[in-house]
Amino acid sequence: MSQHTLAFIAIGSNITPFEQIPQALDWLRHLPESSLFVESSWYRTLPWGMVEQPDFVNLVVGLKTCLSPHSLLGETRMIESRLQRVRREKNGPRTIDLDILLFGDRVLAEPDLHIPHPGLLVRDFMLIPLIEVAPDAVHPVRGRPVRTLTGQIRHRQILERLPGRGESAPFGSNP
Ligand code: PH2
Ligand code: MG
Ligand code: MG
Repeated sequence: MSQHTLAFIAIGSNITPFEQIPQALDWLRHLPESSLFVESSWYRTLPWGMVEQPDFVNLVVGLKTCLSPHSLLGETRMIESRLQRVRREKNGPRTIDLDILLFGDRVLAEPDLHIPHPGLLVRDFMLIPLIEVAPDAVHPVRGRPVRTLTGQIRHRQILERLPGRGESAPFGSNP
């Protein structure tokens, strides 16, 4: 793939996440003009925003892509609709949510697409898995590697890092 860009996508689910996330990953592996090159650990997180809902599972993946930011947004929306995401309430339960965090050094502020994602530096469930897979990725607005940008985290939702990429063994248990 020539002229590719590195893009990072946050994945979140709190309705049957152990079924939804593997399916979302399969679709992401098959995106046109793209290859999925890294997946973070899976994190169990407390719901942010609307509190009365099940815990989430969150992770971040990295893609090499020749798509444009808007084409990638279209692809992620298609995956969300294939996984029957219904938008009932803002910040409410969802089968799957795919949010573009970074797209190379691009900065976009459009009605349907903000890059870097506005939540990236304040939500631990976006920033911590990103730092896990790409500590040296530069935040194009702050001009610094993401590993140095934990000081603004306001929403600390991470409860645990799940073992084995989200296999549902209890945390800390022996295999
Ligand atoms: N996504 C939201 C609202 N609240 N909470 C957690 N823990 N994880 C999420 O991905 C999440 C959330 C809106 O997109
Ligand atoms: Mg989201
Ligand atoms: Mg979203």
